[in-house]
Amino acid sequence: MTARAHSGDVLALCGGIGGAKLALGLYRVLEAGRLTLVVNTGDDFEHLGLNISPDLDTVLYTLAGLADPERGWGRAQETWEFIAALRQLDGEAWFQLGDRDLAMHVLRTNWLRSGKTLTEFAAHMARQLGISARILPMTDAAVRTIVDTSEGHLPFQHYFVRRRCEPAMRGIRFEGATEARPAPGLVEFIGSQALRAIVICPSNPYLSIDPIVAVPGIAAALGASAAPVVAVSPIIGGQAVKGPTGKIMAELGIAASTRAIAAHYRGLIDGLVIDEDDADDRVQIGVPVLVTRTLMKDIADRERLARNVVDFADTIALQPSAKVGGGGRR
Ligand code: FO1
Repeated sequence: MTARAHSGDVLALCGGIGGAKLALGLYRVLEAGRLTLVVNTGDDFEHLGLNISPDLDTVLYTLAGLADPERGWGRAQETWEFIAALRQLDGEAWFQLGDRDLAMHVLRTNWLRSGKTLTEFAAHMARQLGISARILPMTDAAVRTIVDTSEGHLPFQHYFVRRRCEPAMRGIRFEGATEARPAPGLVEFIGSQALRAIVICPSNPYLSIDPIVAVPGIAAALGASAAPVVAVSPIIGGQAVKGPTGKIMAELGIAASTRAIAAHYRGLIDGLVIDEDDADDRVQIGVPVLVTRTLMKDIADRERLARNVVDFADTIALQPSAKVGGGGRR
């Protein structure tokens, strides 16, 4: 099958590196202009006077083919002169800002200071980098993920990068979420009859997807959407593929399993995609399940999973909705 074989609008919710992998797969298999990505901005912070939006940049760089393939964040062929000089001068060098990556943060900071929005910036950067997908931050408001830990309340990047997720997590809150509004046009788009599928990427549900859903109006729109909502579990064989998802689940008292992911998304999703290694869990999920290979090692894996997810959503679109409280397709 050739890339870009599917047609119809697809919305994907994503954050972090795992999410960006499937976002790229969707971008490559869908017709140009059919993909909208709504991206977590709970990880955003102000650092050294700059506005940093890590998840937005990960998506921009990944879709533009500029992302570093090993790290998953930042740019490939990066140099680190700025951070080395900063360290030498005893500046705050725990958050690695690459020389090329700095251009993005400086531009965004100037853009926001001039009164323009993050939504406008993301659209501008997508155009500038030749990306045909629509990339939306979840909101233009400042929503900040705060992690309640054994060392007190830590802003997300301080927990994640500075403290390397070492303090035990007790809870998570999304400061500013209740006053935030979804990015312009997002709720209308979720309600659009032209929408073929809504995909929740295999991002960390607690740190990357929950902040999106915490923005008032987004969960209700997803619940009422006529399009099937399909999540891809970030758990493979009872373990998180990468990153802190497994550690966080253990600290929150949740067993790392696809059943726990299904329970977390109950009421929001119409279907769950799980890995072959978790096939035995399928009977306990409670919504239609697709069992397939979900590990994305290379581009072919990403494209194959993207096709499977959209095909699965198409089969669900023909069935009655299992969303609790969702009445969109009933
Ligand atoms: N992650 C790290 O583990 N260490 C870093 O120093 C770091 C710097 C960084 C700079 C720009 C950027 O866009 C992302 C960066 N990340 C870094 C990744 C980021 O902290 C996380 O991947 C996301 O916030 C989690 O989704």
